[in-house]
Order: sequence, then structure tokens, then C-alpha cells
Amino acid sequence: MMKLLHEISEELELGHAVQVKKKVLAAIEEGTSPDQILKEGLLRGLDHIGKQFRESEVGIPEVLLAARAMNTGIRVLKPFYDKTKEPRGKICVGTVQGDIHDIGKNLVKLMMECQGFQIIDLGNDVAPERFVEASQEHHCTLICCSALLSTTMNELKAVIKAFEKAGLRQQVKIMIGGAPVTQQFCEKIGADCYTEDAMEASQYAVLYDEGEK
Ligand code: B12
Repeated sequence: MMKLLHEISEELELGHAVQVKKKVLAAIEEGTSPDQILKEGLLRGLDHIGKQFRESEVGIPEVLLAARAMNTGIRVLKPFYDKTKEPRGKICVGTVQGDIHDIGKNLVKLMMECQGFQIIDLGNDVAPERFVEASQEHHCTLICCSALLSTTMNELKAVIKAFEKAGLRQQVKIMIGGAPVTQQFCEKIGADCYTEDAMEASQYAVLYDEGEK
């Protein structure tokens, strides 16, 4: 089992999406849990390539390929997560304008879907007004915004401002996250909630849905 997880991690680093898909399915077949495959296979490989990127050992093309393989892995795992939960409300998720990092956002989406939520995925590079439009169009009152760059963190504030401008700030909860985001930043810009990872984000969403937040 460990061997297969190691291979998944390696294939991901090399950006081999087809191999990642095959090996994820093989690991499932062996009885490995989706969570273990995600953490000890896929995310471990992404973490390695992230380190190499930071140390300039690899460039954008390599990271981009690894990211594609990662998103393939997430898609392959999705049907194997336990989705027997009661259906819940709708949630808007998106990565802010100017930012194309979408893996974290996709994990938030996956964990929330596992809790029974219907996700309106706005994708990446989403303009502040688009979050407002989508919340109205789909009647979403929980809006989740992701930012991965220190430069695009300020776009989180722009989303809040857009809701204020539309006179809808009181009607929605705005949850923010992404590697550079902190609880302190959340308080500073007046967002409603910050959580560190996708699992915690989905737990907050459940409490919100049950009227406890
Ligand atoms: C993959 C990657 C890319 C890929 C993205 C592909 C894709 N489809 O996503 C590509 C190659 C395109 C890329 C491009 C760039 N990148 Co990049 N990238 C990364 C890398 C290696 C991994 C990011 C990732 O997916 N992590 C894994 C996920 C699971 O983690 P996560 O997103 O943080 O999500 C978790 C939490 O934050 C949270 N979360 C995330 N979103 C949300 C939302 C909500 C609501 C909540 C509650 C929680 C939450 O939950 C997740 C965990 O469960 C990081 C390095 C790293 N180690 O983080 C750099 C990194 C983020 N990139 C960086 C940079 C600088 C860039 C570029 C500017 C490089 C360049 N010179 O062009 C461009 C910017 C492009 C743009 N305009 O967006 C820097 C950012 C530095 C900074 N602080 O600003 C990093 C940190 C690398 C580095 N050390 O230099 N990148």
C-alpha cells in the first residue's frame, strides 16, 4: 500500500496525469481510503514540487503539469468519498481575481460536497461582482473565496466591498482561505470566517447550515 502511495506522489511530481489516475484507482482497489490517498499520495507529491519551485529547481511548466495531475487525482477520488449525507444548501466558491491557483479551492469544494452541499463553482480569477451576481442568481448565502498570492489577498477585501456596494453584505457570510490568509487578516478586512483547511471549512459550513453560526 505504501509503495503505491509513494508512486502516486512521484507520478504527480512528474505531472503524469494518466499514471496518477491509474494508480489512484489501483490504491482504491487495494482498499486504501480516499483521505489517505489524498494526503499521503497526492498532496505529498504537490508539496515536493512546491518546495522545488521555491528553490528554483523547477519552473512554472513543471508545476503546472503537477497541478493538472493533482486536479485529475481529486476528480478520480471524488466518487469514492462517502456522500451518503443529507442534502444541504448551496455554496458559492471561487478563487479571487488575478489568481489562478485552484487546487485548494477544489479541495474545499470536494469536502463540502461530501457534506451534502451543492457547490456553485465560479472557477478561478473571479471578479468581485461575479461573486455577488452568483449569490443572487443561485440564492447562496455562504460565499467561499480563496487567495494564494500575497498580492491577490487584497481581492478578498474587494469581494466584501462588492457585497456592501450591492446592499447585500448583511445577507451573506463570507468565508476566506488560502495559504497566505490568517485569522488576523480575516478580522482586519471584516470577513466572517477563516479556516485553515478544507476539512475545517466544510465543518464550519455544516454549523452554518444548521443555524449554529
Ligand atoms: C501549484 C502552484 C501554482 C500553479 C497553480 C495551478 C493550479 N491549477 O492551481 C501555477 C504554476 C499556475 C502557479 C502560478 C503562480 N504561482 Co504558484 N504555486 C503553486 C504551489 C506549488 C502549490 C499551491 C497549491 O495548490 N497548494 C495545495 C493546496 C491544497 O493548498 P492551498 O491552496 O493553500 O489550500 C489549502 C488551504 O489554504 C485551504 N484553502 C484554500 N482555499 C481556501 C478557501 C477557503 C474559503 C477556505 C476556508 C480554505 C481554503 O484549504 C486547502 C487545504 O485543505 C504553491 C507553493 C505551495 N507550496 O503552496 C505556489 C505559490 C502559491 N505560487 C506562488 C507564485 C509566486 C506564483 C506565480 C506568481 C509565479 C510567477 N512568477 O508567475 C504564479 C501566479 C499565477 C496567478 N496569477 O495566479 C507563490 C506565492 C507567494 C506569495 N505569498 O505570494 C507560492 C507560495 C510559491 C512560492 N513559494 O514562491 N502556481
